[in-house]
Amino acid sequence: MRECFDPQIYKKDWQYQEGDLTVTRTCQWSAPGCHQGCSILFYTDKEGKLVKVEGDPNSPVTDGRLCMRCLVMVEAVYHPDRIIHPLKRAREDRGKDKWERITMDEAYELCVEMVKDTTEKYGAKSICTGAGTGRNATWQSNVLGQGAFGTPNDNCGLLAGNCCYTPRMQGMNAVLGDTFIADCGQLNEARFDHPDYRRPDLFIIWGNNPLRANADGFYGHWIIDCMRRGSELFVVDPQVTWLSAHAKLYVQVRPGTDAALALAIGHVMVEEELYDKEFVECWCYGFDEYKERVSDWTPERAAEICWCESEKIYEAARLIGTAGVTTLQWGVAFDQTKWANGTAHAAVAVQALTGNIDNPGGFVGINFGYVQSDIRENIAKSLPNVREGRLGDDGNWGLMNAVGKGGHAIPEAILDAAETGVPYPVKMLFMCSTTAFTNMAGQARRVYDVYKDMDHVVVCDLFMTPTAMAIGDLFIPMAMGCERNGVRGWYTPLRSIVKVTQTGDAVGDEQMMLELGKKMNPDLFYWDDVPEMLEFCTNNMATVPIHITFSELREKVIVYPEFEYYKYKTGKLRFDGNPGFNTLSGRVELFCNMYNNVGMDPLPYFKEPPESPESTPELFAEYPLVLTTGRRCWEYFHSEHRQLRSMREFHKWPMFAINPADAEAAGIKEGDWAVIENAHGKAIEVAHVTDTIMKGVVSAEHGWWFPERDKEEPSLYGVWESNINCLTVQGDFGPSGYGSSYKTQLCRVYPAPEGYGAEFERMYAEHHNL
Ligand SMILES: Nc1nc2c(c(=O)[nH]1)N[C@H]1C(S)=C(S)[C@@H](COP(=O)(O)OP(=O)(O)OC[C@H]3O[C@@H](n4cnc5c(=O)[nH]c(N)nc54)[C@H](O)[C@@H]3O)O[C@H]1N2
Ligand SMILES: Nc1nc2c(c(=O)[nH]1)N[C@H]1C(S)=C(S)[C@@H](COP(=O)(O)OP(=O)(O)OC[C@H]3O[C@@H](n4cnc5c(=O)[nH]c(N)nc54)[C@H](O)[C@@H]3O)O[C@H]1N2
Ligand SMILES: [Mo]
Repeated sequence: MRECFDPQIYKKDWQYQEGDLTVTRTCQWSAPGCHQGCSILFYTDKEGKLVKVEGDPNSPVTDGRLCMRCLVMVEAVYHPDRIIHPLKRAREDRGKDKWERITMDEAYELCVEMVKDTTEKYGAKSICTGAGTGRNATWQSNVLGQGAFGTPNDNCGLLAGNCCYTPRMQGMNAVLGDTFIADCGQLNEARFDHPDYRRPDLFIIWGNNPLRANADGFYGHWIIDCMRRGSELFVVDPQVTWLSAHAKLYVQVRPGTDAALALAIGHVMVEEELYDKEFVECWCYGFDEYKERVSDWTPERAAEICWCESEKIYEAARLIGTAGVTTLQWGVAFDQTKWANGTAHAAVAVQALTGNIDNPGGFVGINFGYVQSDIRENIAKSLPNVREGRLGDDGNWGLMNAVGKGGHAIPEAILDAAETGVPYPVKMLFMCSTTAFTNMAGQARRVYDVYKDMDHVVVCDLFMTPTAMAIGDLFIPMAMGCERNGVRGWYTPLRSIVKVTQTGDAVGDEQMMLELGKKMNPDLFYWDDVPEMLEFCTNNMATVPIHITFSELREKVIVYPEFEYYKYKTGKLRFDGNPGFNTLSGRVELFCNMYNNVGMDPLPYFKEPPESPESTPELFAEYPLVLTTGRRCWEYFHSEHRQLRSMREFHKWPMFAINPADAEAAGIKEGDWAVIENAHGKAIEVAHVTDTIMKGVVSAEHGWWFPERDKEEPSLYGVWESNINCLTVQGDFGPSGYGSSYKTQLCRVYPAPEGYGAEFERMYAEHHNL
């Protein structure tokens, strides 16, 4: 640990005084949104107001670091646009700014009435609850839906093909029997001083930008910590990132072709015997079949598909095959392609060939899962009937979903039921931490069209969003991280989330769930308060229960569960306690029995995206650029933070990256507003003309709306101007039921109409009094 700060100032107590200010050491998760749970110091004044935040230098998790989204927390918490009291609006006034302030109690009563009305008319299953991505809001609405409303239909963000982490997670479960992550020494408090740990020699960073994203509980700067100690990088990405610029080897690929690259790397590793023979022989299943599958995947063949040099593929295989301790840090690019499972399988196979599975610095099994999933399962167990008839369980939505693999109702099945009324109608939405057609759902217009006809819509959010303005009838104001008690237990250590202040009526998702739950099913929601309920959560985690009260956790701030390497040798991965992996063969499955049993291709494979230069040449003639969308940026978490002037000063407008050669061909210069269009729709963004992006590829941002523009219909804060999900689709999932082409579309670009943007600049300046 660094000791370059003054221990007299930064103390290890959970709470202490610094002059007039009270300092609270805890963790920030959301709101505002993030996947990480960085250690934070909240400074509050005598009135209990938040006055500043800092990173906690005493934290082994983040070691004092904090990103810009946390550093502007005070601006976010006290932002004038924030909604801090409940609001209701008559159904006929949807799309109009005709909200009326009500009390919290009235809000809960209104919600209960909406649930009753829907249940009486159509049955409780016609209610869909829905959360967005891994914020501190992913389980509460689900538990509320099952436990209080009586519906299993959770997933109303309508992320097509569940194309975020689910394909990789379910893929890992099928092939490795558990979830595995890159080991940067984050699993023990002693980090690099832990006697069992050694840093990776090589990181394979694939379709992921961990410094910006900190995705899925993995803190990107852990890689920097390892680089400082000598780790090297191999990066695969169509665009240069900070990490690729510091890599030993960087391969730029056409979006959606990662599986071809992985198969060719596997081909060379097998041909040149650059794999860990002992590990493959003892612990892998199906090597002969895999060998056969990669036999014709020469680097020359893959290079043509990936638009890269074959020499680089040889180099990559030799680097990976000889590096020593190697680990995989991968991203959502694997999920946001139709062939998500085959692609994930191909990358895991490469990692398995290196033998670096569950070893120090390798790809390690992490059984300290999600606090939120466990509480969900605990509730589901006590209500077995609720799960029956869940949308998507009828076997029509992909082979993995057909065997009940998904943890949620299937987004496409919900959309279909909402449109057709089959097998039953969808009539009420309880949207908690998702904006659906502003950001999450593919084919945004289609989702908007069905959502606007719902009988009742409840939105639980922090700010008025285009989605809430369009369809909300009731708005419940949610708390920021500093305004709620919670626990953070996504993988690595259990961390406290301590409430230090209150703003208006805002409630945390846990509190909202408990208070509403009590009104509807007090037997199930019996806890007296949120800390007592959280204690139930930590004591009932399926994998690693941690028996700790909330006040004990608050004082400890961070608690590390025990972690062991080589669990496959000691029987700690399998439910039956035998050595091996928790797969059907007990080994890492290069040939996957589960895929085979459900009728999927059991081996890693590559297929062209459904729309691509190769699969649809006629479309490619019209739309000659490959489009990847949703590249993460420092300033924004999906559709959030657009209100914050600090963020807009760094990043004012939606941007797409385009190579200078393609920009010239399209008549576009740096900073021009330009139309990005394909067969499904269009969006207008500002061009960033840059050599960092591969020629022939456009990378466009997602989640854009403009708090400074007209809020009412039809503008809805300009949500249809730059909505990149007007160019994506629903229902193009792969055989598993997972995956969608969010990162593998085609498009063309051309200049926006003359003068486009001038009015928007004016609105922005006026809104911010510039
Ligand atoms: N600041 C911020 N952080 C976030 C989020 C956010 O919105 N903002 N969102 C969170 C969420 S929900 C998620 S899922 C994660 C995602 O985190 P990441 O996985 O890092 O997601 P992206 O930035 O979309 O994509 C990562 C990289 O993949 C590249 N890429 C695009 N298409 C392809 C492809 O076909 N193949 C390959 N190999 N690379 C490709 C992009 O150029 C980009 O550099 O981030 C989380 N963290
Ligand atoms: N084209 C394209 N589209 C994409 C992506 C892409 O790469 N390309 N990425 C996709 C991915 S991977 C994901 S996961 C989705 C994410 O999509 P979503 O998770 O739906 O993200 P948002 O649209 O930001 O909606 C979240 C809302 O929750 C509110 N919120 C924040 N914190 C809290 C909280 O603690 N409690 C409550 N109740 N509300 C809160 C925010 O203010 C915001 O309005 O987007 C997807 N959309
Ligand atoms: Mo995501």
